Amino acid sequence: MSAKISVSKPSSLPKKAMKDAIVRHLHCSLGTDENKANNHAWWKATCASVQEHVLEQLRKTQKSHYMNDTRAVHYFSAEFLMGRLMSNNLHNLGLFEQTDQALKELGVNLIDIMEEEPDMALGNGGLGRLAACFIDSLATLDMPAVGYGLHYEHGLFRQDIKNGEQIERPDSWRDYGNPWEICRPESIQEIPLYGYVETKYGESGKIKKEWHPGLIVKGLPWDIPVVGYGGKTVNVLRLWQSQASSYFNWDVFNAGGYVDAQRENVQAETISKVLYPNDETEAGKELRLIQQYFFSACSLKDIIRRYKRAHGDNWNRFSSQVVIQLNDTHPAIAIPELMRILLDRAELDWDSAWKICSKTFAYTNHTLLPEALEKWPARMFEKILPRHLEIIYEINHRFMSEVEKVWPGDNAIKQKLSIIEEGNEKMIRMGNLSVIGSFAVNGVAEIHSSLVKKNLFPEFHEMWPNKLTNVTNGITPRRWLKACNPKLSALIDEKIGNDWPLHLEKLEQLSEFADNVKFQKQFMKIKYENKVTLAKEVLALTGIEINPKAIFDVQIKRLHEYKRQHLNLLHIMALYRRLLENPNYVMQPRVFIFGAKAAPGYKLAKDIIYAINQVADKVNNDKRVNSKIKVVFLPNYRVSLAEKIIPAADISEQISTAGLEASGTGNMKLSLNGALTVGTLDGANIEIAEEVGDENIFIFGLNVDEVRELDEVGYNPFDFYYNNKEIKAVLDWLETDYFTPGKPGALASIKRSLLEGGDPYKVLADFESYSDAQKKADKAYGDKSGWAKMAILNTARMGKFTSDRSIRDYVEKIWQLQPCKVE
Ligand code: 26Q
Repeated sequence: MSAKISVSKPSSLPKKAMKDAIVRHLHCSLGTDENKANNHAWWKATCASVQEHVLEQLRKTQKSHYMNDTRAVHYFSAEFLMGRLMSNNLHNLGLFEQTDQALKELGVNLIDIMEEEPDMALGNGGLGRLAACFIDSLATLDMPAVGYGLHYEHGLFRQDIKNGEQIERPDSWRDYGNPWEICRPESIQEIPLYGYVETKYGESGKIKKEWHPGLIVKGLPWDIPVVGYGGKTVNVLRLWQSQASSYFNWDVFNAGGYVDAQRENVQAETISKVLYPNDETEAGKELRLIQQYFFSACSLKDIIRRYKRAHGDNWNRFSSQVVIQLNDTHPAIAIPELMRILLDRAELDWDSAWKICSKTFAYTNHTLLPEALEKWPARMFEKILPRHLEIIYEINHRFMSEVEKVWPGDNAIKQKLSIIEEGNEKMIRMGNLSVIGSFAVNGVAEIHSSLVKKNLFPEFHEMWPNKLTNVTNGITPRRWLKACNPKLSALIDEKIGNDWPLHLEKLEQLSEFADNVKFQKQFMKIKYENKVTLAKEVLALTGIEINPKAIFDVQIKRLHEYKRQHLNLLHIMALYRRLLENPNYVMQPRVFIFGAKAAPGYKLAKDIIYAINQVADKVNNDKRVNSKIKVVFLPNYRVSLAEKIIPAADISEQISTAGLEASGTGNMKLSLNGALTVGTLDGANIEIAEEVGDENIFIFGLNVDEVRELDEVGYNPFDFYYNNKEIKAVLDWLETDYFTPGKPGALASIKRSLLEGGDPYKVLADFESYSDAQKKADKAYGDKSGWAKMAILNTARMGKFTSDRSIRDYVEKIWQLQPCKVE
C-alpha cells in the first residue's frame, strides 16, 4: 500500500509504516538509534511519527474551512487542562493498536513510554478540563472551532507532600520541548498596554480617540492540533506566548538604557510566565488582568485578520461568521476590546459597533460563590487599559438608560446592575459586563442555571428573558473511558459494538446485562484488575499498601471548603473511633483515596490536606484497624493521575454543600467508569441521579432550599456539636495531639472553622445524613451481585454526559454552527 493511501485512511496505516517512521525519527530528528534510545527518546520519536498524520489532517481541515467560508466558534479560555496527548491522539486517529504492535516489535512498551509525557497542566481544575473536553468534541463533531488561550511557561504548580504538608514547586512542562506544538512566528500580534488617551477632533467635528500606549508586547502563537475522534477534523488550540517587542525597546536601547531595555523585556515576558491558581487572596492582581487582556486582544486580532482575508473591510458579516464563547469572565475584556477596534480603528459609529459586538459574544458562568466573581479596581484599568475604561463607562451609561426605561427611578436596581460598583474603591464588575455584552449567558447544570436566573442575575433575566439558559456540562468518553479504561472498553465493544464513543447513549444497551451474573462477573473482574493496578501505583507513590478487595472510595478534586473534603475526613475519624470502641464493628474494608491541590494562599485548605495526611498516618499504622480502613492522599493530583484512579473507583464522593458546586465533571467520569456516587443534590449530581435512578446512587444531606431555610432561621453549628456525641468526639479529637504527636492543636483550625467560624458550608448539619448514606453504601457493597448491577447501570446510563451532547446543545441553542466535513 502506498504511503499516500495510508495517510488519508489513518486507521489502515500498516504497522510497518509506523515502525519505519519511529525509527526514522529516532535517527533523523533525535540523532540516536534503537540501541541507545531511552524511553524519553522513544516517546519523542513516536510523537513525531503520529504528528505527521495529525499535520496532514490539520492542513486538510484548514483548507476545507477556508474553501467553505465557515462560521466558527472561538472558545476563549484562560485555561486548557489538556493532560497528555499521545494516548488520546492515537485513539482518535485509530492508530493505537498499530503503534502498540510496531513498538513491541522494536522491543518497546507503549504504556511505559507514554509515562514520559508531562501533563499540559494549563488549568486549575473543572473549568480548564471542560475546555479541553469541549475542543475534543468540537473536532469530533466536525465543527469549525478554535481554542484560544495562554501559553503559560509554568502550568499549575506541582504538589509535593512533605511531613504531611503541601509544598508547591514550579511545573516545567516544556523543559524538554513539547513535540505536539507548532510555533507560528508568521502570526505574531502586537498588543498595546498602559499610556494615555488623546481626544482629537476630526474635520467634521467628530471626536476621535487615540490611545498612545506606554508599552507594546508581542504575542507569539503556538498551535496545538486537536484531533477529533475518527481522525478527520483536526482543529487548533492557539496559545499565546508574550515576548518583548524588540522594535519598541530599540529607542531605549540606543539612548544607552541597556538595562532599562532588558527590564522591559522581563516585564513583557512575565505576562505568560505562570498560571494563577484560583486563589481568592490573589484576586485583583495587576498581572492577571494583563494576562487576560493579552490573550483576548491577541485572539481578537487573529480572528479579525482571518475575517478580513475573506471579507475585506466589510464588517456586515462579522457576527454571522464569528461567535466567541467566553469561558467565565476571565476573557470578558474582549468585549470592550472589540468595541475599541470597531470604534477607533474601523471608525464605526457606536450603535453599529455595539450591534456587532453584542451579537458576537456568549458567556458561560461557572460559579455562584460571591467571592469568586471577578472585579477589578477602576484605578487599575485606568493605568493599564485607559481607553477600555472609557468604553466601559460608555457601555454602562447607555445600559443605565435602558434600565431607567424598565424600572423608572429605581436607583437600587441601577446600582445592582451597573458595571461599576461604587464605594471606597470603584470596581469594574466583569460578570455584569459579560451579561450586558453577550447575546447568550449559560450556567453549566440545570440547578446551577436556575440559580443563576433566580439569585445571581434575576433582574437581567427579567430584562432579557431569553438570554439566560442552561447547557449541562459533559466529558469526552474517548479520554474518560476508551483511553483510560481499555479493559472495560473492550468488554463494552464485545457486548454492544464499538461505536459507543461517538454515540454514548448506546451504553444504555448494557442495562440489558445488568442482571446477568456472567456479565456482572466480567464487569467486576475488570474493576478488580484496575484496582490491582492502582494499588501498585499507590505503593510506588506513597509506600502505602492497600487491599484491592476493599472498597476504593475516591474524592478527587481541588481542595475547597465548599467541596467538603473535611466532611469526608470527619467521617473517617468517626469510623476509626467506632472500630476502636468496638473491635467487632461490622464494615467492609475501605480505602479512602484523596487527590487535591490547595491554592497556595488558602490556609484552611492546606490545613485540611495536612489533617488528611496526619489521620492517614495514624490509621494506616494502627494494627487494630488497618485491615478495615486505610487512608491515602495521592500527591500532585492531575489529569494523568485521574486517568489511573477513576477506572479503579468503587465510590465517588460528590459531597459539596447544595447550591455551591456549579456542576462538577469528575462526578460524570467516575460514574461512567462504574463508581457509585455518594453525593448531595448539587450541580450535575441531580441530573446524574435522574439518569441512574435513586436506587443506584446514595443521596444525602440538605438540598438547596433546605440550606437556604437553615440560613434564614439562623444556623448554629454548636447545636450539632452538643447534640451529636460522635461529632463532638471527632472535633475534640482534632484538638489533641493524637494525630500530631507532640503538636497538640495542630489540627485545631478545622474545628474552629466549624464552630466559632460558623461552619459556613454546613458540614456539621450534613454529617449524620452523610454517615447514614455511607452505612447504606457499606451494606450495599456486601451484596456482590447487587453492587455489580448498580455499577453496570451507572456506566449504562451516563450517555447524557458525553461532551458531544453539551456541544450539540451549544451549537443549537447558542452558536448556530454547521459541521464541515473533512475528507
Ligand atoms: C480568578 C481570579 C484570579 C485568579 C484565578 C481565578 C480563577 C481561576 C479558575 C477562578 C476560578 C477558576 C476555575 C473555576 C472552576 O473550575 N469552576 C468549575 O467549573 C466546572 C466546569 O463548569 C464546574 O463543573 C465546577 O462545578 C466549577 O467549580
